[in-house]
Amino acid sequence: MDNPGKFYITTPIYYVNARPHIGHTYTTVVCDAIARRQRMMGMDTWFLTGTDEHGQKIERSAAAAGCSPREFVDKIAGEFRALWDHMKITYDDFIRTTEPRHIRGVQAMFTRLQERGYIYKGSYSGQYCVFDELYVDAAGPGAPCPECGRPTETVHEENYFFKLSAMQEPLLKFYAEHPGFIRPEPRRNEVTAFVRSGLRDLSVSRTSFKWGIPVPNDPKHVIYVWLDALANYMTAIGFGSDDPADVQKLARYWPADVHMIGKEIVRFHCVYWPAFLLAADLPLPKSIIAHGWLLFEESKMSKSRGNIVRSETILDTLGGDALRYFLLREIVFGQDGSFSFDALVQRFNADLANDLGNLSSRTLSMITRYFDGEVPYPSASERTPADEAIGALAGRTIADFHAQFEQFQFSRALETAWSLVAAVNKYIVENEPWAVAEREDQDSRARLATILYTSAEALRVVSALVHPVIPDATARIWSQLGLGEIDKFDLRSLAWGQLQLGTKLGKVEPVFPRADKSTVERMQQMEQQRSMEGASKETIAASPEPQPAGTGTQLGRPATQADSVPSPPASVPAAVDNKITIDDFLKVELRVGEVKVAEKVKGADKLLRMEVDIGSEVRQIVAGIAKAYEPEKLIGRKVVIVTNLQPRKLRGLESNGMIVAASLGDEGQPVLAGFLEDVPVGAKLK
Ligand code: ME8
Repeated sequence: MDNPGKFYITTPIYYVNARPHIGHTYTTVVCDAIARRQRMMGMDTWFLTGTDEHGQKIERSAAAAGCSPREFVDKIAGEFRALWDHMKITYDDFIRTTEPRHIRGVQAMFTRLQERGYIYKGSYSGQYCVFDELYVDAAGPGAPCPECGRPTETVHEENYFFKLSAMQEPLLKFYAEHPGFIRPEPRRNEVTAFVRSGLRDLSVSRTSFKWGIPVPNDPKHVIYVWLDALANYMTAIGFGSDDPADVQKLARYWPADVHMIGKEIVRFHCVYWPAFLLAADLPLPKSIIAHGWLLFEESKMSKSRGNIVRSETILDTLGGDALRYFLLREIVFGQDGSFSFDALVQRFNADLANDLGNLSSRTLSMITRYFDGEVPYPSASERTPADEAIGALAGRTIADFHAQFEQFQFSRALETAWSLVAAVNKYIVENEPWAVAEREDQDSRARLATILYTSAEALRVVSALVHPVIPDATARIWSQLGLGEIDKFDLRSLAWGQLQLGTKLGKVEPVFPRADKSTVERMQQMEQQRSMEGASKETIAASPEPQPAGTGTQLGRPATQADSVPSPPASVPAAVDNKITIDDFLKVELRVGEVKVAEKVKGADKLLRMEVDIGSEVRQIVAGIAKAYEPEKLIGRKVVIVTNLQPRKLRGLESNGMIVAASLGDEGQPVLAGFLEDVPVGAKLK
């Protein structure tokens, strides 16, 4: 069923309970750059993105916003699409899970699994995490979700179950036979270990809410959101339709070549999705590529953490190319990477305005000035090893860039291209074409032609290579070079020395005006303004997302939260007007502690285990601060500890006390309390 010459790539379909931010933009831009390059390499490319619009989380967000789920999802899906259009993302299709074509396809998938004996009816009693849309096994009422730490809800439901347990061996066999299926390598290892540890059957329907796709012939159930969402990759290209055009499209593009995702949804894509497909006897995608997170102020950028940056702020100041270049150059693909306005402006000025911008404007303006705007031909006699070296470097650059890009090493590929830019800028400075131009003899004229041809040819090579990453600027350079439309260029043919003698340059203009010092401030102000507007208008801000335990169980709530501090005995005077008496306050013992040991808790990416010296003893404390603090940095730090809390267990570890912190944003990003002056360990706070 596979077709050579085609390339099908997908982004995750984004939830519409949050407005788009640059985390979403990151995945979309990576896919867009890959898709653009594949098209330039002559591949019949299909690039799919879209929105994930069903589920209890969205139903509740809509209710909180006082509108119907339909109105709610239309609005946010429209914002995603408008942003991609504004950014000139070259998606071929935008799927919404509320569209009839998707609903029909999901129902067809469900029926197919049912008919093949992989779906049966059973019942479930236990804990459920609304945020992750996950059943949590082996947890008591109120227990936190092991994925996100938010409190789970108790549910009793009759459900349809998918026989995931039967897929354990087929999945392991598939992973073994397809080593490139899950990338990068560490993710593959995690997934394999997870599957090896055993799979339980998966509940694939819900009766507790309505906003979903009804189970065929049993509409009191709606289909599990992840079965619904994952199927988009096939429903968008025609699965479930018998229209001949759809049948043809599905046969043409499925299986997908790349599902690009963030690392937090690896399990759904690498375990559930292939399991559904194996059971349905459908071909599996060729690869699932999981990238890292974009961090802002050290924690994952997300709406609920309130630390997001919107793409619009950057588009309105530095433009789309600046954002695209930054995301692909600064972040090592596969790893987490930080975003900051300072780093963005620095990269923009150094790499784009200075390096590429200067190469372009000086080469093109010298050709205009000295050769009347026509590309001169390099002289056969007036050649030096320096000219040959640039040609040779360009040849290696083309080969290396392709190899690195194809391995998803975008940052290295761009570094490779920029090494050529730097080498040519150096070559220009060393060969001083402006000085050569002053000499009027024949040889000097030939030498000048060689220098400028070499520079222009290098500029052409770089522009073609990096066009998928910075499409606007390279399209402008290309047309200034007199080469017409860059999108029509066949990248497979790129080689040194193809720039034709006498090519008439277009109008020469600077491509990247330098950003001045005030740009960072301007972007910060715009971001603040957007957040304020968002906060007053934003429907989704009201969504009752539970607090994550990672930052909330111990830190995201006040120290007097009922479940961490014993209730006062009946004899204590009752609180008046929400105020407590000094006696109430004095019940809480707060002391200065010093962190002696800090380490991550295995399997809980938000928790740190610490040993804290509180003067009289060293206490083990487990706190949800791992996203905000590197363990190494905490050692030796003075902190404030609630020392008289009843011990509690987190992830099987006893936590004997609570570390005090400010709680920022919707999700309570922790900032540890501390002192400006030096204070002795064990000192009491009152
Ligand atoms: O998970 N850094 O939707 P979602 C990098 N609907 N990438 C980020 C990011 C960040 N800080 N924040 C978001 C869902 N992303 C499901 C997917 S697919 C069948 C269903 C990107 O809106 C990244 O690609 O939570 C991540 O996986 C995705 O957005 C999550 O989007």
